[in-house]
Amino acid sequence: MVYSLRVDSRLGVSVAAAQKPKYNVLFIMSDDLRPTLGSYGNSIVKTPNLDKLAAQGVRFDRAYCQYPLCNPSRSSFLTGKYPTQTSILDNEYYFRALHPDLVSLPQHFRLNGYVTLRSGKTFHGGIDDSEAWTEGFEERAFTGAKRPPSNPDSRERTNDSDRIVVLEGNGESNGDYKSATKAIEYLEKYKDQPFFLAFGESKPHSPPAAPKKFFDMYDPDKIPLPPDFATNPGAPEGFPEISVARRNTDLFIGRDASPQQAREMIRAYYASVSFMDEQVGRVLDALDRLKLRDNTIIVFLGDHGYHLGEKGKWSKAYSLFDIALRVPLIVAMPKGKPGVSERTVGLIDLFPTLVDFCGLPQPYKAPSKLEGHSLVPLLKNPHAKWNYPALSVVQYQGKIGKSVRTERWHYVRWEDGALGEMLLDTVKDPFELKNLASDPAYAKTVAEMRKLLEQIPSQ
Ligand SMILES: [Ca+2]
Repeated sequence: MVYSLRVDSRLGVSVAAAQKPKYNVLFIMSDDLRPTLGSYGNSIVKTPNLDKLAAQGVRFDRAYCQYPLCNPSRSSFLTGKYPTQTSILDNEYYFRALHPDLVSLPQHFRLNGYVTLRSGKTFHGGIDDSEAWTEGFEERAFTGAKRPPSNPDSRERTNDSDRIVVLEGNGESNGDYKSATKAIEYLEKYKDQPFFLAFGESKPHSPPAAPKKFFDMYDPDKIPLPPDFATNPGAPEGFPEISVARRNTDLFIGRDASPQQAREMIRAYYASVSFMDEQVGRVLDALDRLKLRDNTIIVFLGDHGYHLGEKGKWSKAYSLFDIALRVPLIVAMPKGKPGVSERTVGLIDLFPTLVDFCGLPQPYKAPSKLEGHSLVPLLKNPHAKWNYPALSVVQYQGKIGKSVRTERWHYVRWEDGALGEMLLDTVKDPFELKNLASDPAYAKTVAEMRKLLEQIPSQ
């Protein structure tokens, strides 16, 4: 294979891939997965394959998305820009139509001598990036920048996401099973070429689905409810009204959740997570079988967090609580040492990490740049010094909320304070039950956190 000069006419720049790339990238995403994994301390859920990967790589214990919704989160970490820069704040827009100058992570690898392959959900459903892939591009569901208004059946479809699905057999008919099969086929086909393989699982996104054997792993009566469980969503006393949307968008849509129904739904989420874990295991087994582990960096992530009854909420959208922002993130370098990092990192750090690790040039021309910071120093030493907080944003009913997370503190500010703020001591109060923002004893901390929020780029 010849690694020649490639010209990206859209950017007006030339990108040279002078050397044969040394490492492959296996980039695995799970949709709507919060850190509900054995390796993250959940003693009930069964995730043997991801636990094994976590024991081989670096598990990030304080990793955060930049936006608690699929398309904005993915458009951010797949371009290395904050949602305030991509302008993608909902599931309706295609980033490249709004900002043709953005470079996507797989596109950058394609322009630098890699075969880029997609199997399963990577960019948001129906909004795939036409510049990203050598193989696997999914035709976009619309032309132009924005998805057309939904048809009258959309409400019915929304409610359909609320049901629990038991799959036949080993789940062979499900898209996630098929995505794993396709990913394995790609590994077999391209094992001798440098590849960037994006493997996206749609579970545990609603509707929760799994074969029966995964439901049988869990007794709903033994599943505890969160300490702030409520039958319907709402801001707890002392918190801004806007901090919890009054209507769920994924599960228990427009209806209350009884404690028993809640346990059944958490069981279904766990079953769905275990099903996803098995598919990831199939792909990782193929990687080992093909002897690709020693020259492949593996990334596993959830695209944002998720409420499973915390504060009465059953979805992610519009929440800036830790439970909606915190994600599982595992990175396994070839021959890297395992470890756990407690540093505050973001999914936005992944693009610069892979550029750094694989020795690629920067995708943007100054003054534009990749946001975030390479995690390679933390992959080498998980306890290395790290002075970067995790920053996130959300837009709800036209109102902007911003969040900053340090290793101890979590601060959220809505509409520059006009709609409230919250300060949480996540060490003393991991479930985020007490808002300290108006307590004069914490005025200095609030001021410091407010200053850190200024690091979110405005454009
Ligand atoms: Ca998602």
